[in-house]
Amino acid sequence: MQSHRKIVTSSPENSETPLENQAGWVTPNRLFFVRNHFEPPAVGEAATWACTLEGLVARPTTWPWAQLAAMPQHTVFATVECAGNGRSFLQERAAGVQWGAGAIGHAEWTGVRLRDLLEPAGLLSAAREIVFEGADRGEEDGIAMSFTRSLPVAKALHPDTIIALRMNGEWLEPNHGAPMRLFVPGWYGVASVKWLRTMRVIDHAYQGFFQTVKYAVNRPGPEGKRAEPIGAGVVKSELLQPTEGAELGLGTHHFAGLAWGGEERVARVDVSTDGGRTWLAAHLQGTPQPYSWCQWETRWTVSAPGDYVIMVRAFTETGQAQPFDYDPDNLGYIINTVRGRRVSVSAGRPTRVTFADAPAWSDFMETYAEENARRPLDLELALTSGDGI
Ligand SMILES: Nc1nc2c(c(=O)[nH]1)N[C@H]1C(S)=C(S)[C@@H](COP(=O)(O)O)O[C@H]1N2
Ligand SMILES: [Mo]
Repeated sequence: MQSHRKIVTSSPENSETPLENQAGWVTPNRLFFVRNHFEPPAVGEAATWACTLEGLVARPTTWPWAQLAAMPQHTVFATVECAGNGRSFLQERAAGVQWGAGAIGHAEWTGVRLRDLLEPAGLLSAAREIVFEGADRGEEDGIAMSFTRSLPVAKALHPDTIIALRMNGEWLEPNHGAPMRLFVPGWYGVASVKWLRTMRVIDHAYQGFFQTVKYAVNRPGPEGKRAEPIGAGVVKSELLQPTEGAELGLGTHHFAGLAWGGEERVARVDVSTDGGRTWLAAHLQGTPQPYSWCQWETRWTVSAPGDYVIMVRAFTETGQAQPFDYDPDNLGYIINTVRGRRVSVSAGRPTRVTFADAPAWSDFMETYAEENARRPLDLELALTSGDGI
Protein backbone atom coordinates (compact mmCIF):
# COMPACT_ATOMS: atom_id res chain seq x y z
CA MET A 1 0.00 0.00 0.00
CA GLN A 2 1.19 3.50 -0.75
CA SER A 3 1.98 5.54 2.30
CA HIS A 4 0.66 9.03 2.76
CA ARG A 5 1.05 12.04 4.98
CA LYS A 6 0.26 11.72 8.65
CA ILE A 7 -2.47 14.15 9.68
CA VAL A 8 -1.63 16.29 12.72
CA THR A 9 -4.64 18.63 12.44
CA SER A 10 -7.30 18.10 9.79
CA SER A 11 -8.90 21.50 9.21
CA PRO A 12 -6.97 23.28 8.05
CA GLU A 13 -4.71 20.42 7.04
CA ASN A 14 -1.41 20.17 8.86
CA SER A 15 0.24 16.90 8.03
CA GLU A 16 3.72 15.48 8.22
CA THR A 17 5.88 12.98 6.39
CA PRO A 18 6.38 9.76 8.34
CA LEU A 19 10.17 9.73 8.18
CA GLU A 20 10.32 5.93 7.98
CA ASN A 21 8.78 6.42 4.50
CA GLN A 22 11.42 8.98 3.51
CA ALA A 23 13.56 6.41 1.70
CA GLY A 24 15.20 8.62 -0.92
CA TRP A 25 16.85 11.97 -1.47
CA VAL A 26 13.67 13.53 -2.86
CA THR A 27 10.35 13.53 -0.99
CA PRO A 28 7.48 12.44 -3.25
CA ASN A 29 4.75 15.09 -3.54
CA ARG A 30 2.12 12.82 -2.01
CA LEU A 31 4.26 12.51 1.15
CA PHE A 32 5.40 16.14 1.36
CA PHE A 33 4.28 17.82 4.61
CA VAL A 34 1.55 20.44 4.53
CA ARG A 35 1.47 23.51 6.79
CA ASN A 36 -1.71 25.54 6.36
CA HIS A 37 -2.70 28.30 8.75
CA PHE A 38 -6.05 28.78 6.99
CA GLU A 39 -8.10 26.72 4.55
CA PRO A 40 -6.51 26.81 1.09
CA PRO A 41 -8.19 29.48 -1.06
CA ALA A 42 -10.44 28.62 -4.00
CA VAL A 43 -8.04 28.97 -6.90
CA GLY A 44 -9.73 27.67 -10.04
CA GLU A 45 -7.82 27.33 -13.31
CA ALA A 46 -4.18 28.42 -13.16
CA ALA A 47 -4.81 30.40 -16.35
CA THR A 48 -7.13 32.76 -14.44
CA TRP A 49 -4.48 33.56 -11.78
CA ALA A 50 -2.17 36.55 -11.76
CA CYS A 51 0.25 38.09 -9.32
CA THR A 52 0.94 41.77 -8.91
CA LEU A 53 4.00 43.81 -7.95
CA GLU A 54 3.32 47.24 -6.43
CA GLY A 55 4.79 49.76 -4.01
CA LEU A 56 8.29 51.19 -4.45
CA VAL A 57 8.87 50.21 -8.08
CA ALA A 58 9.12 52.37 -11.17
CA ARG A 59 6.71 50.13 -13.10
CA PRO A 60 4.03 48.28 -11.09
CA THR A 61 3.27 45.08 -13.01
CA THR A 62 0.79 42.21 -13.09
CA TRP A 63 1.89 38.82 -14.43
CA PRO A 64 -0.74 36.29 -15.49
CA TRP A 65 0.26 32.74 -14.60
CA ALA A 66 0.71 31.84 -18.29
CA GLN A 67 3.26 34.61 -18.71
CA LEU A 68 5.36 33.31 -15.84
CA ALA A 69 5.07 29.76 -17.20
CA ALA A 70 6.42 30.98 -20.56
CA MET A 71 9.47 32.75 -19.07
CA PRO A 72 12.89 31.11 -18.57
CA GLN A 73 12.60 28.67 -15.65
CA HIS A 74 15.10 28.11 -12.86
CA THR A 75 15.28 24.89 -10.85
CA VAL A 76 16.62 24.43 -7.36
CA PHE A 77 16.71 21.36 -5.13
CA ALA A 78 15.95 22.43 -1.57
CA THR A 79 14.90 21.08 1.78
CA VAL A 80 11.96 22.86 3.40
CA GLU A 81 11.44 22.60 7.12
CA CYS A 82 8.69 24.14 9.19
CA ALA A 83 10.21 26.24 11.99
CA GLY A 84 8.01 24.29 14.43
CA ASN A 85 9.20 20.87 13.26
CA GLY A 86 9.91 18.63 16.27
CA ARG A 87 7.86 20.76 18.67
CA SER A 88 6.27 17.69 20.32
CA PHE A 89 9.75 16.61 21.51
CA LEU A 90 10.31 19.79 23.55
CA GLN A 91 10.48 19.10 27.26
CA GLU A 92 8.46 22.19 28.04
CA ARG A 93 5.33 22.07 25.92
CA ALA A 94 5.14 25.02 23.50
CA ALA A 95 1.92 26.29 21.92
CA GLY A 96 1.38 25.50 18.24
CA VAL A 97 1.00 22.45 16.02
CA GLN A 98 2.53 19.47 17.86
CA TRP A 99 4.75 18.23 15.05
CA GLY A 100 6.78 15.06 15.26
CA ALA A 101 9.98 14.96 13.19
CA GLY A 102 8.29 15.04 9.77
CA ALA A 103 7.42 18.68 9.03
CA ILE A 104 10.24 18.59 6.52
CA GLY A 105 10.82 17.50 2.94
CA HIS A 106 13.20 17.86 0.03
CA ALA A 107 12.02 18.59 -3.48
CA GLU A 108 12.97 20.04 -6.84
CA TRP A 109 11.39 23.49 -7.18
CA THR A 110 10.99 25.14 -10.56
CA GLY A 111 9.78 28.58 -11.55
CA VAL A 112 10.79 32.11 -12.44
CA ARG A 113 13.64 33.90 -10.74
CA LEU A 114 12.10 36.65 -8.63
CA ARG A 115 14.84 39.04 -9.72
CA ASP A 116 13.76 38.55 -13.36
CA LEU A 117 10.50 40.23 -12.29
CA LEU A 118 11.92 42.79 -9.87
CA GLU A 119 14.73 44.13 -12.05
CA PRO A 120 12.63 45.09 -15.09
CA ALA A 121 10.04 46.66 -12.76
CA GLY A 122 12.78 48.90 -11.33
CA LEU A 123 13.12 48.81 -7.53
CA LEU A 124 13.36 52.35 -6.19
CA SER A 125 16.41 53.17 -4.05
CA ALA A 126 14.37 53.33 -0.82
CA ALA A 127 13.26 49.70 -1.28
CA ARG A 128 14.09 47.66 1.83
CA GLU A 129 11.70 44.73 2.01
CA ILE A 130 9.12 43.03 -0.17
CA VAL A 131 5.86 41.90 1.40
CA PHE A 132 4.35 38.75 -0.10
CA GLU A 133 0.65 38.07 0.37
CA GLY A 134 -1.12 34.78 -0.15
CA ALA A 135 -4.78 34.47 -1.12
CA ASP A 136 -5.69 32.45 1.97
CA ARG A 137 -7.52 34.30 4.73
CA GLY A 138 -8.67 33.48 8.23
CA GLU A 139 -8.45 34.43 11.88
CA GLU A 140 -5.50 34.27 14.25
CA ASP A 141 -5.90 35.44 17.86
CA GLY A 142 -9.37 36.69 16.86
CA ILE A 143 -8.04 38.97 14.13
CA ALA A 144 -8.98 38.50 10.45
CA MET A 145 -5.92 38.44 8.21
CA SER A 146 -4.29 36.99 5.14
CA PHE A 147 -1.02 35.03 5.20
CA THR A 148 1.65 37.68 4.66
CA ARG A 149 5.45 37.64 5.10
CA SER A 150 8.28 39.91 4.04
CA LEU A 151 11.75 39.27 2.67
CA PRO A 152 14.74 41.65 2.68
CA VAL A 153 15.51 42.94 -0.82
CA ALA A 154 18.90 41.18 -0.90
CA LYS A 155 17.34 37.72 -0.42
CA ALA A 156 14.54 38.56 -2.86
CA LEU A 157 17.17 39.36 -5.52
CA HIS A 158 19.18 36.18 -4.83
CA PRO A 159 19.36 34.12 -8.04
CA ASP A 160 17.91 31.04 -6.29
CA THR A 161 14.84 32.82 -4.91
CA ILE A 162 11.98 31.97 -7.25
CA ILE A 163 8.27 32.14 -7.83
CA ALA A 164 7.74 28.38 -8.01
CA LEU A 165 5.18 26.89 -10.37
CA ARG A 166 6.34 23.28 -10.19
CA MET A 167 7.36 20.84 -7.48
CA ASN A 168 9.24 17.66 -8.46
CA GLY A 169 8.37 18.39 -12.09
CA GLU A 170 4.61 18.58 -11.52
CA TRP A 171 2.50 21.73 -11.41
CA LEU A 172 2.07 22.75 -7.78
CA GLU A 173 -0.74 21.00 -5.96
CA PRO A 174 -3.43 23.04 -4.15
CA ASN A 175 -2.00 22.25 -0.71
CA HIS A 176 1.46 23.45 -1.72
CA GLY A 177 0.37 26.81 -3.08
CA ALA A 178 -1.01 26.25 -6.60
CA PRO A 179 -0.67 27.82 -9.00
CA MET A 180 2.32 29.82 -7.69
CA ARG A 181 4.24 30.37 -4.50
CA LEU A 182 7.28 32.26 -3.40
CA PHE A 183 10.14 29.83 -2.81
CA VAL A 184 13.09 30.86 -0.63
CA PRO A 185 15.72 28.09 -0.55
CA GLY A 186 17.59 27.68 2.72
CA TRP A 187 14.99 29.53 4.78
CA TYR A 188 12.36 28.06 7.04
CA GLY A 189 9.17 27.17 5.18
CA VAL A 190 7.25 30.14 6.55
CA ALA A 191 9.11 32.44 4.12
CA SER A 192 7.75 30.62 1.07
CA VAL A 193 4.30 32.20 0.77
CA LYS A 194 1.80 29.94 -1.01
CA TRP A 195 -1.04 31.05 -3.34
CA LEU A 196 0.97 34.19 -4.06
CA ARG A 197 -1.21 37.14 -5.10
CA THR A 198 0.58 40.38 -4.30
CA MET A 199 4.14 41.61 -3.79
CA ARG A 200 4.53 45.05 -2.27
CA VAL A 201 7.90 46.83 -2.04
CA ILE A 202 8.28 48.88 1.16
CA ASP A 203 10.93 51.09 2.77
CA HIS A 204 10.78 49.73 6.33
CA ALA A 205 10.83 46.49 8.32
CA TYR A 206 7.41 44.85 7.95
CA GLN A 207 5.66 44.13 11.26
CA GLY A 208 3.22 41.43 10.09
CA PHE A 209 1.67 38.88 12.45
CA PHE A 210 3.61 35.95 10.95
CA GLN A 211 6.97 37.55 11.69
CA THR A 212 6.42 39.49 14.92
CA VAL A 213 3.80 37.56 16.92
CA LYS A 214 4.31 34.12 15.33
CA TYR A 215 7.48 32.83 13.64
CA ALA A 216 9.65 35.22 15.64
CA VAL A 217 12.38 34.48 18.19
CA ASN A 218 13.99 36.54 20.98
CA ARG A 219 17.46 37.76 20.13
CA PRO A 220 19.76 40.16 21.94
CA GLY A 221 19.62 43.75 20.71
CA PRO A 222 21.16 47.06 21.85
CA GLU A 223 18.38 47.51 24.44
CA GLY A 224 17.93 43.92 25.59
CA LYS A 225 16.07 41.11 23.89
CA ARG A 226 13.76 41.83 21.00
CA ALA A 227 11.63 39.80 18.63
CA GLU A 228 13.29 38.93 15.34
CA PRO A 229 11.59 37.25 12.38
CA ILE A 230 12.69 33.68 11.72
CA GLY A 231 14.68 33.47 8.50
CA ALA A 232 17.46 31.11 7.42
CA GLY A 233 17.37 27.46 8.44
CA VAL A 234 19.88 26.02 10.90
CA VAL A 235 21.91 22.81 11.05
CA LYS A 236 20.01 19.66 11.99
CA SER A 237 19.94 15.91 11.45
CA GLU A 238 17.62 12.95 11.69
CA LEU A 239 18.17 9.29 12.37
CA LEU A 240 15.91 7.19 10.12
CA GLN A 241 17.25 3.76 11.05
CA PRO A 242 17.15 2.44 13.72
CA THR A 243 13.98 3.98 15.10
CA GLU A 244 13.21 4.84 18.73
CA GLY A 245 12.78 1.68 20.80
CA ALA A 246 14.25 -0.66 18.16
CA GLU A 247 15.20 -4.11 19.44
CA LEU A 248 18.51 -5.14 17.92
CA GLY A 249 20.65 -8.25 18.04
CA LEU A 250 24.40 -8.54 18.60
CA GLY A 251 26.58 -7.85 15.57
CA THR A 252 26.74 -5.14 12.94
CA HIS A 253 23.91 -2.70 12.27
CA HIS A 254 23.39 -0.12 9.57
CA PHE A 255 22.44 3.36 10.66
CA ALA A 256 21.02 5.82 8.14
CA GLY A 257 19.68 9.31 8.28
CA LEU A 258 19.55 12.83 6.91
CA ALA A 259 21.32 16.08 7.75
CA TRP A 260 20.80 19.63 6.50
CA GLY A 261 22.13 23.12 7.12
CA GLY A 262 19.75 25.74 5.73
CA GLU A 263 21.71 27.85 3.25
CA GLU A 264 24.95 26.06 4.15
CA ARG A 265 26.43 22.73 3.13
CA VAL A 266 26.62 19.94 5.67
CA ALA A 267 30.29 19.22 6.42
CA ARG A 268 30.13 16.38 8.92
CA VAL A 269 27.72 14.12 10.77
CA ASP A 270 28.84 12.50 14.02
CA VAL A 271 27.12 9.53 15.60
CA SER A 272 27.35 8.41 19.22
CA THR A 273 26.09 5.08 20.53
CA ASP A 274 26.94 5.80 24.16
CA GLY A 275 24.71 8.76 24.91
CA GLY A 276 27.18 11.38 23.70
CA ARG A 277 30.42 10.29 25.40
CA THR A 278 32.21 9.27 22.21
CA TRP A 279 31.50 10.17 18.58
CA LEU A 280 32.42 8.77 15.18
CA ALA A 281 31.99 10.49 11.80
CA ALA A 282 29.35 8.96 9.52
CA HIS A 283 29.74 8.58 5.76
CA LEU A 284 28.00 11.28 3.68
CA GLN A 285 26.39 10.19 0.41
CA GLY A 286 27.42 12.28 -2.59
CA THR A 287 28.63 15.86 -2.36
CA PRO A 288 26.65 17.93 0.14
CA GLN A 289 24.99 20.95 -1.49
CA PRO A 290 23.66 24.20 -0.08
CA TYR A 291 19.90 24.05 0.66
CA SER A 292 19.65 20.26 0.26
CA TRP A 293 19.72 17.66 2.96
CA CYS A 294 22.27 14.93 2.53
CA GLN A 295 21.91 11.28 3.33
CA TRP A 296 24.40 9.71 5.70
CA GLU A 297 25.07 6.19 6.86
CA THR A 298 27.32 4.36 9.24
CA ARG A 299 27.78 0.91 10.74
CA TRP A 300 27.76 -0.07 14.38
CA THR A 301 29.14 -3.30 15.72
CA VAL A 302 27.85 -4.13 19.16
CA SER A 303 29.02 -7.10 21.20
CA ALA A 304 27.41 -6.49 24.60
CA PRO A 305 23.68 -6.71 25.31
CA GLY A 306 22.09 -3.68 26.96
CA ASP A 307 20.26 -0.41 26.41
CA TYR A 308 22.00 2.17 24.24
CA VAL A 309 21.30 5.82 23.46
CA ILE A 310 22.05 6.78 19.87
CA MET A 311 22.75 10.44 19.10
CA VAL A 312 23.42 12.24 15.84
CA ARG A 313 25.02 15.66 15.51
CA ALA A 314 25.54 17.54 12.25
CA PHE A 315 27.98 20.37 11.45
CA THR A 316 28.03 22.79 8.52
CA GLU A 317 30.94 24.07 6.46
CA THR A 318 31.15 27.21 8.63
CA GLY A 319 31.20 25.19 11.86
CA GLN A 320 27.54 25.55 12.89
CA ALA A 321 26.79 22.58 15.15
CA GLN A 322 23.59 21.20 16.61
CA PRO A 323 23.22 22.28 20.25
CA PHE A 324 22.56 19.87 23.12
CA ASP A 325 20.13 22.17 24.93
CA TYR A 326 17.07 23.95 23.64
CA ASP A 327 17.28 27.75 23.76
CA PRO A 328 14.02 28.96 25.35
CA ASP A 329 14.40 32.23 23.41
CA ASN A 330 13.51 30.20 20.32
CA LEU A 331 9.91 30.29 21.63
CA GLY A 332 8.87 26.87 20.36
CA TYR A 333 10.57 27.30 16.95
CA ILE A 334 14.00 26.31 15.57
CA ILE A 335 14.17 22.94 17.29
CA ASN A 336 17.51 21.43 16.29
CA THR A 337 18.68 20.04 19.60
CA VAL A 338 20.51 16.68 19.52
CA ARG A 339 17.86 14.11 20.43
CA GLY A 340 18.77 10.71 21.86
CA ARG A 341 17.13 7.55 20.55
CA ARG A 342 16.98 4.52 22.82
CA VAL A 343 17.59 1.05 21.39
CA SER A 344 17.94 -2.25 23.20
CA VAL A 345 20.41 -4.95 22.22
CA SER A 346 20.19 -8.60 23.17
CA ALA A 347 21.49 -11.92 21.89
CA GLY A 348 19.29 -14.06 19.68
CA ARG A 349 17.85 -11.24 17.54
CA PRO A 350 18.68 -10.63 13.91
CA THR A 351 21.82 -8.52 13.38
CA ARG A 352 20.33 -6.47 10.57
CA VAL A 353 17.98 -3.58 11.12
CA THR A 354 14.75 -4.62 9.48
CA PHE A 355 11.29 -3.10 9.64
CA ALA A 356 7.97 -4.63 8.75
CA ASP A 357 6.81 -1.60 6.75
CA ALA A 358 10.05 0.02 5.65
CA PRO A 359 12.32 -1.00 2.78
CA ALA A 360 15.12 -3.41 3.58
CA TRP A 361 18.58 -1.91 3.59
CA SER A 362 19.45 -3.04 0.07
CA ASP A 363 16.35 -1.29 -1.32
CA PHE A 364 17.31 1.72 0.68
CA MET A 365 20.76 1.83 -0.89
CA GLU A 366 19.33 1.35 -4.34
CA THR A 367 17.11 4.35 -3.81
CA TYR A 368 20.19 6.30 -2.80
CA ALA A 369 22.00 5.22 -5.94
CA GLU A 370 19.04 6.05 -8.15
CA GLU A 371 18.56 9.48 -6.66
CA ASN A 372 22.25 10.27 -6.67
CA ALA A 373 22.38 9.37 -10.36
CA ARG A 374 20.28 12.49 -10.93
CA ARG A 375 22.99 14.72 -9.56
CA PRO A 376 25.63 15.38 -12.26
CA LEU A 377 24.45 18.97 -12.62
CA ASP A 378 24.96 19.57 -8.92
CA LEU A 379 28.48 18.17 -9.14
CA GLU A 380 29.24 20.39 -12.09
CA LEU A 381 28.08 23.38 -10.08
CA ALA A 382 30.36 22.40 -7.22
CA LEU A 383 33.29 22.23 -9.65
CA THR A 384 32.59 25.53 -11.37
CA SER A 385 32.31 27.33 -8.05
CA GLY A 386 35.85 26.20 -7.33
CA ASP A 387 34.99 23.94 -4.44
CA GLY A 388 36.28 20.74 -6.03
CA ILE A 389 34.84 17.38 -5.10
N1 LIG B 1 -0.23 31.47 1.96
C1 LIG B 1 0.39 30.69 2.87
N2 LIG B 1 1.69 30.40 2.69
C2 LIG B 1 2.34 29.62 3.58
C3 LIG B 1 1.70 29.11 4.72
C4 LIG B 1 0.32 29.39 4.88
O1 LIG B 1 -0.35 28.97 5.83
N3 LIG B 1 -0.30 30.19 3.94
N4 LIG B 1 2.43 28.35 5.63
C5 LIG B 1 3.87 28.57 5.63
C6 LIG B 1 4.61 27.65 6.46
S1 LIG B 1 4.67 27.99 8.13
C7 LIG B 1 5.32 26.61 5.94
S2 LIG B 1 6.28 25.61 6.91
C8 LIG B 1 5.28 26.33 4.48
C9 LIG B 1 4.84 24.89 4.24
O2 LIG B 1 4.81 24.62 2.87
P1 LIG B 1 4.07 23.29 2.38
O3 LIG B 1 2.69 23.27 3.01
O4 LIG B 1 4.04 23.36 0.90
O5 LIG B 1 4.90 22.13 2.87
O6 LIG B 1 4.40 27.21 3.78
C10 LIG B 1 4.43 28.53 4.21
N5 LIG B 1 3.65 29.34 3.32
MO1 LIG C 1 6.10 26.57 9.10
